[in-house]
Amino acid sequence: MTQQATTHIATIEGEYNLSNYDEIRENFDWSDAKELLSAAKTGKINAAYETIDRHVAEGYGDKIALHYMNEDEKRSYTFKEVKDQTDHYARILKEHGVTKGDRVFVFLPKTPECYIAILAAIKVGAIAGPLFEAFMEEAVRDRINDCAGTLLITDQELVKRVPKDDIPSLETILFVEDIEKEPLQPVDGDKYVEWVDWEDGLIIHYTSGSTGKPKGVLHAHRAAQHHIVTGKWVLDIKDDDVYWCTSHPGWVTGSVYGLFAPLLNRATVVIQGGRFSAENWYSLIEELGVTIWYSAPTAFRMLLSKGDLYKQFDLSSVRHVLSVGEPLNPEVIQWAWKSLNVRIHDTWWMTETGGHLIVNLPAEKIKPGSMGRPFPGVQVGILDEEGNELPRGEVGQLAVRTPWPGLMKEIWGNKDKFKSYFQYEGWYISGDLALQDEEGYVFFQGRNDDMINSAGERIGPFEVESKLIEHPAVEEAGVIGKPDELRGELVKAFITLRAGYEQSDELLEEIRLYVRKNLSAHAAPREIEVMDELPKTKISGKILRRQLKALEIERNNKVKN
Ligand code: 6R9
Repeated sequence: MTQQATTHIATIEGEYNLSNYDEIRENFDWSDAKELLSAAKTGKINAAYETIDRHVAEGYGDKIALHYMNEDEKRSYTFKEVKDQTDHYARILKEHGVTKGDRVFVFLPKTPECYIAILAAIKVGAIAGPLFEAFMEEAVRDRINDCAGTLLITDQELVKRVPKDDIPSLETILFVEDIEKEPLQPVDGDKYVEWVDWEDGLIIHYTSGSTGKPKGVLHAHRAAQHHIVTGKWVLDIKDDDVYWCTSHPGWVTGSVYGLFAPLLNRATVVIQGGRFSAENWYSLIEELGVTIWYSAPTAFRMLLSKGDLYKQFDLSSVRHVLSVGEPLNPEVIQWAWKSLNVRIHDTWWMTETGGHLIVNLPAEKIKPGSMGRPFPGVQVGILDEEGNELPRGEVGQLAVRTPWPGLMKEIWGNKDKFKSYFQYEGWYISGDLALQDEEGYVFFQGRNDDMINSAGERIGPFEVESKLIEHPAVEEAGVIGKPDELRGELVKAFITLRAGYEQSDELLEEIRLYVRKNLSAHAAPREIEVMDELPKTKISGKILRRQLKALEIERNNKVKN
């Protein structure tokens, strides 16, 4: 593979110089990904070594690896400093008896220490278990218990949410405050690196499925191949990039694309502490000169609703923007294009897939409303209920040909759950519904269980939501099927209003008619309810349609009783 030339992009849907991309599409092979790692030459494997130490060994020790920004704090670390720090943490982990395969949990806010602790656990051959900083006691307990974590790295504040007595496997709790106090003993070379197999455990991410308990998705060191190659081609990382992924490493996006992929590609990574604020975000981009920015639709929608605020900042450093986690509404793409002068590149993948599978490569045509095309080497299928491939243009189950390097290794302690993803020979089933057009672009329709069936018509919530937020009064929308005796389900929308709009019957009717006129009569919501806030997953900000539906069903039952 050759390094891609910088391509000027004139419009969202216009013509580009695609030559390099055609080349990747035609010639790509997953073994090319392996070649990017030093393990391909040395046969010695450790993803943390590849992420940090390798760059020091190759002479890039003085390059900035991490910039940390919080309200009143700013710190930076070179690759050499991150290597020293991970060695320091690794030494302490070893002193506490951590060995290969142990589950080492990290419960810290978004700080350099969090990233360093995760890398150190991986360095010594343990399986890292990053926990989202907003988790409360029960969430912390269930996760560590599920895979019998033995050691936890946390701080004096978050430890208050660790119910030690309920976690019998937990032998040791280490505090970053103490680790930071111990004198650093820099070592040359790979003294603390545990060389492992490609199949050995790397990281475990807990993801809550549609029912009950979160499941532990275990990834192997082989995933580093997927991370490095998608970092190169999808994130488009070059040597002088300042890269900012806004997620916490407790969500797979924050570990794979906030930590591994950019650092494997030797980018300078931005870590931003504190909560979301449009002002802080824009000013961070300006101050650090962020060039690549990866975030989620919720965040982009919040920025959009702040209107012209962006005009007060110089955002001209940004050259590449990506989104993940939820459907990216065309309205948001258009807004970013017209106001921020950037194209937002959607990417689709899941905790279980370990890396990008469907993407908008930087210089390819974007079709607003579509997640993009399969990454080179990935084959997507749209399947019917029997597992047969449907023709282009039809909606069905979004599936992917197995295997690929990032694919999960197992669901911790749950073989049946693991098998349920592979019920059709040779396919991974995502649980999402989608269609693929003639050019290969994939259009998300909803989670299989979010699909609405109204009077025999199948309606995908995403399309209705996107139409709703085109209306100037609507900030965000969550659309569900409300049980209805006549139609089976009727389309119901929950919305939040943008600042300056007051709820009134006229306004809601106007919004309804807007969808009716611009989308279709059968998809226009029969009911619209205004909320102050939509319920969302804490960690990745996904709109919880299931919760909205549960609310409706509960209300319905109350009326009946
Ligand atoms: C990385 C991540 C996975 C589910 C996935 C799908 C939804 C992710 C999306 C998207 C529409 C996109 N999802 N990316 N929906 N467009 N670009 O999000 O992992 O938290 O495990 O969620 O998220 O429904 O099945 P995870």
